[in-house]
Amino acid sequence: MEYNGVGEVGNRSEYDEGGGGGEAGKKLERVFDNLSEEVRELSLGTSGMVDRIKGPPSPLEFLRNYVMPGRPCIITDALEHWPALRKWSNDYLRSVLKDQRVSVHFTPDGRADAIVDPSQLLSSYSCPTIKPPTEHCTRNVADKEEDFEAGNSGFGCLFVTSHVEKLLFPEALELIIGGAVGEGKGKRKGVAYAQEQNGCFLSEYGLLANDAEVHIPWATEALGCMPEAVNLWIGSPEAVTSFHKDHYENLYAVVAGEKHFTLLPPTDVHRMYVRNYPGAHYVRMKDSDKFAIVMDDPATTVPWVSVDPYPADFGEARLKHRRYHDGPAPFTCTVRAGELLYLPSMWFHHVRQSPDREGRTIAVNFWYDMQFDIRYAYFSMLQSLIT
Ligand SMILES: O=C(O)CCC(=O)C(=O)O
Repeated sequence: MEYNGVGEVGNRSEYDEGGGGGEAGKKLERVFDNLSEEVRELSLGTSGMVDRIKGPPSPLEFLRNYVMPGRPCIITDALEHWPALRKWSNDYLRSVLKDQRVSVHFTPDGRADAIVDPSQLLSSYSCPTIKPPTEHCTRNVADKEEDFEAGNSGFGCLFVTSHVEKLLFPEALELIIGGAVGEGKGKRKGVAYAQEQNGCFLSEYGLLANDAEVHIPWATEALGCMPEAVNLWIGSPEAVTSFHKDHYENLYAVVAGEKHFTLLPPTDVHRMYVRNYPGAHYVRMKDSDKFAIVMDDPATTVPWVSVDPYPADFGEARLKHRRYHDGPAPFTCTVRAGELLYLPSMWFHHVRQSPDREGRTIAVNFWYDMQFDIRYAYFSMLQSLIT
């Protein structure tokens, strides 16, 4: 997940004026709309479906049909040789990892690394206090006029990361699954998600490495390098990953349960309302099951997608993020246990999950370095045109 803590709070561009009537902004909006349509017509398809292919592709096929054009695909039976698919019951995981401490990410509502309106959170959870309530909590760049007209909900939003605790695996699993069933300890302590993104599969979960693979051989050959990081994800339906993009080629393998991806290509960046938000993080309050939101110190500013593709109030969301909700439908797909998603670098992705019978969703993903080539330069140019 990419958040580089740079950028200037309060920026808006001529492009944004398109919503408000500026001629130059309107023209730019048409140019961007044509680009997203043309990319669909020429390369990605207009159905919003992600290709499903059977069996591991050859490195050449994978490179030619998916990596070079930057098209996602699901490979349906690429993991059959992984013992993990048969072995990773909760009992097995508890016994192999009984003495292992793992990083667990907690949030009050299941949304880590997400845009939070603290006033909404206060009323829904009656828990967080903002420390310190500084100037960061005043207007920021999500406060375009149209946002205000739509009911002020961009006002004072923050980018908030999770509270992380290192717990023995059996306790961690209890808390994650507790979130899924809505009872017991997990519920009281907030939503728990094992989603450490620093190559944790080979460190914290190294005892499981022989049950899967440390790379995907045909992808390694096509991409010409070993993965930069291999991560393990164990979550419940309450844990949702907000829209973002990464500078990695992502091979995402689901081992248990299902993952639901909502995807947009990099050429739709103008529909994502990327804004700079003051950075903050949750901290569990002492002797309490509640969280405080603490501003990052030193202060950070994080450019992040403002769009929630599944908002509680679609009417309000459409007013705020018209270009997203009224434009071409996103690509959506469900990746089931035993399947592998290729998610090209720079694609925006939002991720939800459904559990298996044991109450968890488990995935292992492989981040391979992307090529910083001419395509990257074009996308950077697009982004700079709208910010
Ligand atoms: O599985 C998830 O919740 C998020 C996955 C993701 O964002 C990624 O692999 O880059």
